[in-house]
Amino acid sequence: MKIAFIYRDITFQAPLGVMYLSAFLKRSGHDCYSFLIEQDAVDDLVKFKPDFLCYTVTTSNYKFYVEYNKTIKRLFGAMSLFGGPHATFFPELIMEPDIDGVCMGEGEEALLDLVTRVEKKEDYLNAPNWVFKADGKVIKNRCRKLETGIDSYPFPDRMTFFKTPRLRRSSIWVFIGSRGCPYQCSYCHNHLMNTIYADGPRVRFRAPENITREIHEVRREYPVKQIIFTDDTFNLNKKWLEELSARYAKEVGIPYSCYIRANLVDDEVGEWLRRSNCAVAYLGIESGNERVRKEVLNRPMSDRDIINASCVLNRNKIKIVALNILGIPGTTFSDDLDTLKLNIRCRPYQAVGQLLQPYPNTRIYDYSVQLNLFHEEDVSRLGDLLTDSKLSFDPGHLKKVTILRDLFAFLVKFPFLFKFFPMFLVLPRAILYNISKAYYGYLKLRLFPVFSGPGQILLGIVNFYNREKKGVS
Ligand code: B12
Ligand code: SF4
Repeated sequence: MKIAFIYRDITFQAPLGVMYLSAFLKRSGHDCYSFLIEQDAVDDLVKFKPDFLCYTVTTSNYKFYVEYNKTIKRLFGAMSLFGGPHATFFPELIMEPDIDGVCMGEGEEALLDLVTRVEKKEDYLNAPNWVFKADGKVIKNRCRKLETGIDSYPFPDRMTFFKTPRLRRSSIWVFIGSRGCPYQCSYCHNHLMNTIYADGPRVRFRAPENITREIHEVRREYPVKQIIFTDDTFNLNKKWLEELSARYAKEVGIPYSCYIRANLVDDEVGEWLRRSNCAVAYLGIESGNERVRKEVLNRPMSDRDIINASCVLNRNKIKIVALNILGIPGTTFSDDLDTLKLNIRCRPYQAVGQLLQPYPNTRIYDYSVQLNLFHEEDVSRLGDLLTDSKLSFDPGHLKKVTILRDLFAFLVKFPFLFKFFPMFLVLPRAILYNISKAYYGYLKLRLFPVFSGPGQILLGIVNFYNREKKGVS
């Protein structure tokens, strides 16, 4: 069968999920094609004659793909399938016109099963993980058990996605060493995944050998200068981290970045990360107020845990990118200022402030609805890191948290600027917002040693702006 994966653009990070799906389907003899909307000609897709049009969607980009699907579906007699985080948490997506199937959860076996049933002209309406509509009714099937031996999956199909010389020249490559996270933070997809997949281990680790073998394969084909591990929590399992970092240090040694959970950082972890050449650690501070972390975000860790983790990382010369959420329901501006203060104490290389977007079916979504700050019909307005809050806060509060978000990176780096905060509130917002975006883009690109020269940094900032205008991450 012919399967087309439709993706908007590959800029900073390629979609590992669909590259895994593509590899998995190819292994069973299916023909896969990646169609990159902004660079490929629709004629090529027409020539490919897909049987399936596949989309991976998050809450912040699903509207785009729903609309895009409407425009191209009529060119083919193909089935349109949606999967990824938004499809998993908002299977009601099936009610949108022109969508034939929505996949919840991990998709390798689910997609292969559906494609096989369609090929053999078998009934597919009871296929596990899938949501369909038939005769005006929604059919929602249960999810199959998760694959525990994830080393058995073929390596992601980068060939199909990185097909132009421009893309192949990319020096940053993405890998994932584990799947799942056992924590239950109220704003994150994991507590829901842990419910969908309650029976059986949800967190699975690849063998370190399997990971470094994949990296070697990619290095043979592409100029890998920086690696991003997109594992939810890279330091979840100490034994695994020790083994992986030792092997990585010996065999790979390329600078990498990863996501770290503060309460799991100790001196040994810091040392392993440094020795294996971890250049950047994304550290979720999220809120600087212990009550908010515990009661609203369900992240029961102390300020001490967070400060300790930062000290360990700073001592080991690992650049910290601190991730924070502002404008949280049930909190005050003073709670957000606690977040600013804790960030200042942690001395991150870059502090990112984001306004809470209550993604559907998370606990923080329910809490926002309960406080009458959010309404279901607003789901399609939710956005990403740079989007304004969609919670109906009092306008004065909203203005203050929005300006705080705009200037967050600056205020953490130059705390004395906070004295001028009342002045910032009356300045035209566009000025502050654009300066802050440029600074954000500059820091982001400086993080990666591959963007070293001033020319490249300037180009990076321009690209960042263009990307953002198009709404691509
Ligand atoms: C790496 C990453 C990114 C990267 C790259 C994203 C990408 N395209 O892969 C970057 C930095 C660009 C990014 C950006 C953002 N991200 Co992000 N990101 C991740 C992260 C940490 C890993 C993704 C990954 O590689 N997963 C591993 C692969 C194997 O899993 P997968 O992608 O889910 O794919 C599997 C299934 O979903 C399914 N599947 C996926 N697509 C399809 C399609 C079909 C047809 C089928 C059948 C199945 C299927 O099968 C795949 C294989 O099993 C996830 C967390 C996570 N663990 O998933 C968050 C996550 C996806 N991101 C999230 C968010 C919120 C964002 C941002 C909004 C962040 C921000 N604040 O700006 C932006 C928005 C991006 C956008 N354009 O919409 C949320 C999404 C929640 C939601 N409801 O939408 C997640 C789930 C994290 C969270 N906290 O909950 N992100
Ligand atoms: S620790 Fe990170 S990945 Fe795990 S549940 Fe919390 S936010 Fe999600």
